[in-house]
Amino acid sequence: MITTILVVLVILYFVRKIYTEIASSSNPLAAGEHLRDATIVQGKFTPKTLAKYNGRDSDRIFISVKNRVYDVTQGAAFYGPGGPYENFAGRDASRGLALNSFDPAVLTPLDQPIDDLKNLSKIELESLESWDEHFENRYKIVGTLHENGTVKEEDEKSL
Ligand code: HEM
Ligand SMILES: *[C@@H]1O[C@H](CO)[C@@H](O)[C@H](O)[C@H]1NC(C)=O
Ligand SMILES: CC(=O)N[C@H]1CO[C@H](CO)[C@@H](O)[C@@H]1O
Repeated sequence: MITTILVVLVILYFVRKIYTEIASSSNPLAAGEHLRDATIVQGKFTPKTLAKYNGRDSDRIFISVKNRVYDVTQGAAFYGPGGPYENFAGRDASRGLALNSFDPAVLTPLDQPIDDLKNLSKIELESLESWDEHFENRYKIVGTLHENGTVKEEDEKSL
């Protein structure tokens, strides 16, 4: 019995350690470098144009939270190919963050209107809010998310 508890504790310790290492190696503030352009480039994205920034088809990784687009490239260990949250890369992550789910099925398909998030519960909205704060503190906003067909091509190209 005691042995089981010890084994569980040791496993938990290592899981935490690995995550902390990933987090600190990808923390833009800790890393200090790679802060590329200091200027904030504001672009307009649609679900379809955002999808390119998934870390496979592009070096940069963007995700959208409540219709604001964050550059999470520094968190590639989380969102890049093979990362634990790669399902969010290039996508509107709002509902996944609200539900604390990285199930890709939770996210709205690219050919559907943007999720209006209207049917979230109070607890889910609070979860989304605190994730949004986490992203605000950690990543740069590079633009906003718009319904497909509403963004002029030159606005997309400006990024
Ligand atoms: C298996 C259970 C899970 C474990 C052990 C876990 C662990 C962690 C840890 C240790 C961090 C780093 C925190 C830090 O930055 O200091 C983290 C970050 C994060 N987790 Fe999880 N997590 C789990 C489940 C989930 C789920 C279900 C979601 C779905 C929304 C999620 C989304 C995130 C996000 C978005 C971040 C922030 C990454 C960033 O800063 O860019 N996690 N997780
Ligand atoms: C809430 O809305 C989403 C997207 O519009 C839908 O997929 C989901 O099934 C809805 N959930 C409930 C409980 O109505
Ligand atoms: C607002 C809007 O026009 N949304 C459309 C985006 O494209 C898909 C089909 O590709 C439509 O189903 C949406 O209504």
